Amino acid sequence: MPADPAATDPARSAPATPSAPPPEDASLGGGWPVIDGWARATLSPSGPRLWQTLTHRSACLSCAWGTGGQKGGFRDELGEPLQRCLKSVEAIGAELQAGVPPEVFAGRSLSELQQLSSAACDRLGRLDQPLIRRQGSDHYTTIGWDEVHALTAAAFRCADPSRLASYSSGRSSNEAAFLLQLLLRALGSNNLADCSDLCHAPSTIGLSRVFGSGTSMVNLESLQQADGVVLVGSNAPANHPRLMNELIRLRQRGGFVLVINPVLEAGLLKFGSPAFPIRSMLGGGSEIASLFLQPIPGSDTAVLLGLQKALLERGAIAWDFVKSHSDGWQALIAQIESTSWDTITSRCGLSREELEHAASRLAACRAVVFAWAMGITHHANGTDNVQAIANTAVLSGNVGRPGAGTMPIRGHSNVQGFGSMGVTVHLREPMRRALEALLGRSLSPVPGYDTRALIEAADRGAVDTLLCLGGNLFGANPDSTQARRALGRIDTVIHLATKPNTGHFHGLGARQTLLLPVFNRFETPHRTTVESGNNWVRLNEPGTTHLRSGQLISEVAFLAELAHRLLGDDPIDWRRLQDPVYVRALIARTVPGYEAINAIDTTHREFEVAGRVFATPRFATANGRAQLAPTPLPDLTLPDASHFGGLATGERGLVLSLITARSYGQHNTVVYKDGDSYRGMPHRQTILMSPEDISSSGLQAHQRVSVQGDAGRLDAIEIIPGSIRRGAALMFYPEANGLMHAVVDPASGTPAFKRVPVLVRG
Ligand SMILES: Nc1nc2c(c(=O)[nH]1)N[C@H]1C(S)=C(S)[C@@H](COP(=O)(O)OP(=O)(O)OC[C@H]3O[C@@H](n4cnc5c(=O)[nH]c(N)nc54)[C@H](O)[C@@H]3O)O[C@H]1N2
Ligand SMILES: Nc1nc2c(c(=O)[nH]1)N[C@H]1C(S)=C(S)[C@@H](COP(=O)(O)OP(=O)(O)OC[C@H]3O[C@@H](n4cnc5c(=O)[nH]c(N)nc54)[C@H](O)[C@@H]3O)O[C@H]1N2
Ligand code: SF4
Ligand SMILES: [Mo]
Repeated sequence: MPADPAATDPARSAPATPSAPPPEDASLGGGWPVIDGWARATLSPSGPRLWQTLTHRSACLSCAWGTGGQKGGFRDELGEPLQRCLKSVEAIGAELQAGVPPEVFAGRSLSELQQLSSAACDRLGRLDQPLIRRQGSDHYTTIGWDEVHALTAAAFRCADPSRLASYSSGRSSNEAAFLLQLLLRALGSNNLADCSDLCHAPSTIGLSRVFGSGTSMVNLESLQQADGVVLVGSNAPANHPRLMNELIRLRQRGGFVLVINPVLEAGLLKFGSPAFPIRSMLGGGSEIASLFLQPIPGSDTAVLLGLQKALLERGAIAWDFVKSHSDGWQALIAQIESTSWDTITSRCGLSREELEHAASRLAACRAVVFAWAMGITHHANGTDNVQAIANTAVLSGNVGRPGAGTMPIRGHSNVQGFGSMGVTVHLREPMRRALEALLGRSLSPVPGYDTRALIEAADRGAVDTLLCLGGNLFGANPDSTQARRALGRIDTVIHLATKPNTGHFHGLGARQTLLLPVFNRFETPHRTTVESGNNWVRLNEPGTTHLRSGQLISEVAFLAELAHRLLGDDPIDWRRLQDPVYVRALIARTVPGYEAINAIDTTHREFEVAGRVFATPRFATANGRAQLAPTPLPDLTLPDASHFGGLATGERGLVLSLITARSYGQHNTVVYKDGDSYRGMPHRQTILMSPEDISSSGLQAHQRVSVQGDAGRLDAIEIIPGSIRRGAALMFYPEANGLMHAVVDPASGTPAFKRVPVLVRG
């Protein structure tokens, strides 16, 4: 029997409460724990330095929503105040730690350091000395910069360009990112793997296919003109807290928020934002979702096709718009018409009534922004998911005008800048031509390795030298056993990092591993820039570090020195690239939309990347029209228990589709806080399951079970009952990464981190 849509409408019915209530108010995201967190952090011994950093004119380190910069630490691009969240404080707090005490590396063997959890690695402190681990040694030892430069140059020189690679994470600056790719490409390698390969690559590819541009087409102002938001596969209350302010405002002006998520995330129902202290905090939180749909994980193309079908049947397709501004709609309409409601509802687990109700609410909106994050991209059909969102936006006439459009919610604070700077294996033609003109030679035609291809290549012994500009390549990848083995087959691994992480202890090169300390964004002694997920380029002022006796280096200085040693002044004076103003001049010449960066040192004027925000329905495709195409529905059949070796006699259990996601208190592979009170998960060795699955399989709440995946098993995991769709479960990454082999989306190479078949047994 189809469910009553009211059953999932939090405005009309209370959400299911987890049976073990957490200590804090789990029905509210944000709220008092946030105020408490601010108070603790700012009253701590590093409090004064923390405040100084918060008010420093540089962008927030943490997420790509983007806050701070020239308008001041607490302001967004429109100059609105109070736009810093606790996540930002957490990130700064970790950067303000003292240097790692020398006795840690001198006294502890690598085997001991490998026992440390992700949180314990981070708590060792800041890296402040260059370190090396040589073949056969069980220790990292200190090394001087002269030797570092000589060794890294030698490691790059002796490798065939196809055996050189880099990996990067999106916290470094545009200038460092630009230099990184310029160096690799000048040497003849396109092996520029990046964390975005594990993240929003399906968004970039899917949006490029449809609109010819791979980023958000709305800006903050436009979002403020919307009266509808569809938020799919995002836990924004934890991962992009200031986006919640926009949703609160939208609800306050009578707008509609449709949330699509298999987990009834507390903060998506109600969120207490310190930016609205009276109404939002004291009033018990502001309502976020107007309507909450809880589909089967991985079924979003079916959900979106259902919304499209309901729009078609109620005559709510924006036909004039579609016919004037898109191609390919005929095939898409044919797919919508030929796919039955039975197929759609059985695939996504939602009722026709729910989908029709949601479509009718959307059709009543004047301007809708479609936003999404990892719940959409982390699937074997991630790119199809993104295209299905884009199709829905076009069919409903919600693109190419103010207040409407598609908005991928990006991850790392400068991950989008890395893509713009050309750190990608999908370099766009205009930038390729500009780089070739700059370098006076053709770039290598050999396709580069993305992150998964890099791991596979390293595993077969095809990589000699790897430079990691930040990140945790080991911890972020699926199949930790393979990741460790693959990195161990690379001759030289060079990590540039601010703080130690598990990857520095498990991702060891065969001959040598260098661990080199760098300044973070607010310490770098020269100006840098970053780009937010909404295409806003921020300028970071120079800073200083508290690590006064440390030997930190700026990433730009390191890369320019390496490039100079390798290439001298052929065809540009690489040492001149020590000067970030010159790097910005080269960026202005080669990166489409970045012309305004040339003047930024004199004007200090931050800017929106040109050509990205579409306020009119003329897109960046060859003919200016959106390119629609059908999106196939995925086969979501799960293997049965025998696939995992079956259950032993007397054992109980079931096969579930596991979502691996972030807890409230972590930033990617860096864990700050053990538990997640919003989901009622008191520590990290937990699995969130629906109460129905627990009882039907004969397991018990809080029982310790084993979770068996294709690649590995985790034991002593506590079952936590919670508001998650039946058939699905949730565990925290990176601990869960040992469970799965990589199943990737063929279009983007991004792993299906949100749909990992596992057997839960106990
Ligand atoms: N505090 C903090 N902020 C961060 C980060 C962090 O680790 N900590 N990381 C940064 C980075 S790099 C990124 S990419 C972003 C990540 O931001 P998010 O994408 O919000 O992070 P995840 O924890 O991966 O959560 C994804 C959400 O998708 C839902 N989901 C899972 N499967 C499906 C599905 O099949 N369909 C739908 N519709 N939903 C699904 C999950 O229930 C969850 O709510 O955050 C950035 N900001
Ligand atoms: N199972 C599972 N796996 C996932 C995900 C998931 O949801 N589930 N999410 C995926 C996603 S979306 C992402 S983006 C990746 C994240 O993968 P990565 O980006 O590779 O990992 P992080 O944990 O963000 O990297 C943190 C490290 O960066 C370094 N760092 C911090 N700031 C700086 C800086 O300014 N400069 C330099 N040089 N280094 C710095 C610090 O040493 C810190 O330890 O993980 C992916 N893996
Ligand atoms: S929402 Fe993101 S960018 Fe804004 S303050 Fe919080 S972590 Fe920083
Ligand atoms: Mo990410």
